[in-house]
Amino acid sequence: MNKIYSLKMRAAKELDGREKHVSGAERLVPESAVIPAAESLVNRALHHSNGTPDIINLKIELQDRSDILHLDALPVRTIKTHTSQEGQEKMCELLKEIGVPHAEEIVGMLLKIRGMRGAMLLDSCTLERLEKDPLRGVRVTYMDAAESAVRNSNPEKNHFSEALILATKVVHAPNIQAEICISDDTDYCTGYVASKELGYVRITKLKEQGSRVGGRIFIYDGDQADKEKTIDYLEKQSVLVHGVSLTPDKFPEEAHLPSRIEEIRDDLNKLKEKHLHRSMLSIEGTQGTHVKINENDVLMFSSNNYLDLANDARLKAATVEALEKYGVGAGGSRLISGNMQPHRDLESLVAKFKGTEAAITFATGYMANVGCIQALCGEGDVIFSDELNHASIIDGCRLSRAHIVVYKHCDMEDLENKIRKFSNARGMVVSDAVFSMDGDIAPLPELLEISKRYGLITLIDEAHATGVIGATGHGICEHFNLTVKPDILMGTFSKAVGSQGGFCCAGSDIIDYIKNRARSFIFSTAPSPAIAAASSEGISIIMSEPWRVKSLQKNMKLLCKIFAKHGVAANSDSAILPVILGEESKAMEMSLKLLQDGILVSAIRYPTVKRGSARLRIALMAAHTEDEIKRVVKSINKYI
Ligand code: WAQ
Ligand code: MG
Repeated sequence: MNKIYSLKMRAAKELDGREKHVSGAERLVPESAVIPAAESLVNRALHHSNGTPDIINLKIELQDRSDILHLDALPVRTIKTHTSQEGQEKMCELLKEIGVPHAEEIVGMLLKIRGMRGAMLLDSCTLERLEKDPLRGVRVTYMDAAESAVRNSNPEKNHFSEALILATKVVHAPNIQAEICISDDTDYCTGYVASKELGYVRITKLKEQGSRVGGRIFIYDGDQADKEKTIDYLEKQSVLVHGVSLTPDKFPEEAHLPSRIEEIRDDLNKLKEKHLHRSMLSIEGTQGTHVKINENDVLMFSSNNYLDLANDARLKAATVEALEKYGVGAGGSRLISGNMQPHRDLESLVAKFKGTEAAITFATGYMANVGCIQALCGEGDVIFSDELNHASIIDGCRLSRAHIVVYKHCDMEDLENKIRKFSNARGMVVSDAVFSMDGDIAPLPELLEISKRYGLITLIDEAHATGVIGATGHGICEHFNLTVKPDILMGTFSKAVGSQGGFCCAGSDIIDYIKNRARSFIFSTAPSPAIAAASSEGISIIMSEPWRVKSLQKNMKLLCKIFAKHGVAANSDSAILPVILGEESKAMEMSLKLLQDGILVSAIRYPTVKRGSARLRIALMAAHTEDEIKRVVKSINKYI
């Protein structure tokens, strides 16, 4: 007959002259599995998060097989709780459900246990402790999973399987009504309630991360004179538990995974049917007025590279120089270790360019908006936001948890009416300077006047204004010849500047505040110093070569004039001209036909613009020639 052995491991280290427990575990295995079991136990002792032990004690005993009790694992379920208080309340409820009196007191006792090796044995009526050694408690031993797969699978500690084995043994002890448990591991907050009726009920959050609380209480319901029988069973009875799984039942959300994947496929198909599915064109080679797509030359009317700086030799040289001098990665967030000279230089330069005290830069324009709005507004604030604002503004508003009030596009009367409804509101008015899908310009003078009157701060997004509007490309304030400025001017280096990244320019207090509060800034690695250097070069070129901005503005006048000649009303003061087509499918079709003619004009659809207002969006560049502009108008007219 196959012999069964018990293996017990106990590891300890010396601390302040006393022996401190590090780890303990046991196995009950057939003879053939003794050596691997011993190895796995020693391994576990050597690699425990409590530290390296000085002593590892391994005891191997032959068991009397006739004495082994075989039990089926308790059924398992999981209750997901979000706070430790919710978890503790659940634990009380479950105990009451099975008629345990004093449930609150008992759970309260569990939450005070620290550093016991064994469990409390608690009289459920009198709350007396029945263990002989109350410091150590009752230690349950001689138990394991019957299946070798489970025994062998956890060289690392598997909290769940081990706890299920122990609980299954414990609830079958004479006079034990239930067991409750919290792990003593500081980073494992899951615990359980077990009883014959309830099964093994896991509660996902019972204590705070980092808490040293942890222990077990065996709830005793019977004549105290019989307690020896219970303790004897717990300490000495060999038990093999059958049907222990390696992982608990999945959470309900996870259980739905297969059908969720089907839903995702359905949604994708629906997008395709509605002409809303997106795929990407592959641009080969560099950006410019001409690009290569599928090895064909294509005339570009779809890029934000307005001043043709993305492939400018000086930007490339600045990037390479910075790359040689500072390397590729910044290695850390700006606040920790990634704040390098090119970042600081860029921030002074962009502040100077926008005429503000200070500036902060971000890895992308999206992150600048999200971070800045989330930093400056919070619960209880009101944000008044133009209905056509960019998605990054919308997302920043949502993230801030402020109350969001959307006003009609560029409608200052509507804005003021809405502000009046929130008299004395603290908050912000936020608007694009140039609207990215319509190319029109926010009525900044009125917007500033109204905001100021009602004590609201203003954030203006100059992503498509920087390097584009104003006589020398300085943006919306220059466009309106304003001396007063919005409180925050946001913008990007990714468009006219020809590089990458976002920025916010403002007074130094506001910038300091954003640095301390904007999560997209705090928790992102600093952009590459080489990219920051490229951005600085781009801004310097805009400042030293105002003819680029002039030529872009001249091109837009020309484009509108040629459209007018063809009987199409067109008007824009920015670099963007929308040609509204309405239906999603029509916009897609037009864009495809233009591409066949060798011209890239992008179709813009829902959700970027409202449903049924799909359009072609012509984006001009300073470097487009008159012939090229004529060509795009002619082609569009052919298909309209
Ligand atoms: N007998 C009696 N009490 C014990 C024993 C034992 N063999 N082992 C541990 N204890 C007591 C002791 O006071 C410990 O401090 C306390 O229990 C917690 O032990 O996801 O990890 O080994 O379903 O930290 C439960 C949830 C994890 C598992 C339990 O307990 C899940 C856990 P730990
Ligand atoms: Mg533990």
